[in-house]
Amino acid sequence: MHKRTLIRAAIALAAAAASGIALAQEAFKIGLVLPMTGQQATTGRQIEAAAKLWMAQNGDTVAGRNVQLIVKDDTSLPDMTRRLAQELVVNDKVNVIAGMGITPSALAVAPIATQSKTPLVVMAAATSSITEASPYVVRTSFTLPQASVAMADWAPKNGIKNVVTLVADYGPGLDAEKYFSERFLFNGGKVAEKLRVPLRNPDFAPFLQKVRDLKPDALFVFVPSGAGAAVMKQFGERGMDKAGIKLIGTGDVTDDDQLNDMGDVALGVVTSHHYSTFHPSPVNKKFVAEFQKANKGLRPNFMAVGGYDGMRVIYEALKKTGGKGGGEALLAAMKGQIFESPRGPVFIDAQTRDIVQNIYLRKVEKKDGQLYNVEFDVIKDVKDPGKAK
Ligand code: VNL
Repeated sequence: MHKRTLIRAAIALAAAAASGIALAQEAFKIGLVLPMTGQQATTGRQIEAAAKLWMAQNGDTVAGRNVQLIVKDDTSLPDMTRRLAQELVVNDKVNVIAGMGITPSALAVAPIATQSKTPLVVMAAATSSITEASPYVVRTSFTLPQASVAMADWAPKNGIKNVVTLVADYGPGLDAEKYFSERFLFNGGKVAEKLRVPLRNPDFAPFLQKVRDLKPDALFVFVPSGAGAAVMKQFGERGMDKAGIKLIGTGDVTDDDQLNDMGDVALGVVTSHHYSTFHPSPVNKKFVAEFQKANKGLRPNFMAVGGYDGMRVIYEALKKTGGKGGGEALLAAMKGQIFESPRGPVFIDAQTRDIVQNIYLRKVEKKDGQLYNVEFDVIKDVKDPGKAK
């Protein structure tokens, strides 16, 4: 070999090694935007704790890259979510945006993900259409149509023929109302009234009074995580249960974060959802034990699982790109992932970028003096029905 060729080869080698080192030294940044204060603070606290648990268990080096988590509090105001996401992309040059406590936040950030070609991992927000707002959205939470249809199939087989629906008046609530009602009618049920309560500072009292007067077999409820205890309390105080009105809903209302403090009024409430702290798998038992150990006994709820699985999806994607990252490559590596979550087996549908998962029917029971959502039936591998056009 000529001397010059040798030198050239040596220079090329050194340059390649240097760029490899540069990449290894450049941190891989995840911008986690969550409501850490305000009305949705429990959702932020759960997801942050779960993301940190994932990193404690799996380390902060992936394929030679140092992983950095940057947590920002959007106080659940979508304008703030948008501004923070913009700053994270432009100033911090994050490789992935994640979090999104409520639907309006996810929708506000979707255009930023598209323009900057940055994957947006939605860990909480659950309106069906979010994945359609940007081709860079990947979801690890759930959708309200996914959770609601199972309840509309269960209820009429269990003596519930006449229902009033009560939902938070925004994306996920409207999805829950629509998909529950349509399926319930199809199954021969009757929806006497559809009530909608504001997302911000809701007062459930006048709505519950109306339900009491209508006296349906059951009240179907969707309220976001964190609002369930207030509904349950007023349901009990108005003697609705004693008047023979059952409470049913998606599992957001018997949220594990609050369930244990809801008292006996919650006993026997049946809901449909994708995660229960009480899910009896070894993977979940380990997750719950380690989460509680790291967080003063706090129970992980369905938000925590969305955050934990979101971190897994990001870690696996980074691994698949050999530490290189890059928006398009990461996105491609997120699609089609299959794994066992604490909630059960799941996969990220490559076509829709939405999560496919089991939906469980659960009943609130007392176990060892504590209230839990105890699973008694399962519908396997449920795709978001909102996508079936
Ligand atoms: C949403 C859906 C938020 C379900 C939730 O809790 C929830 C949302 C904060 O899409 O905004 O339980």
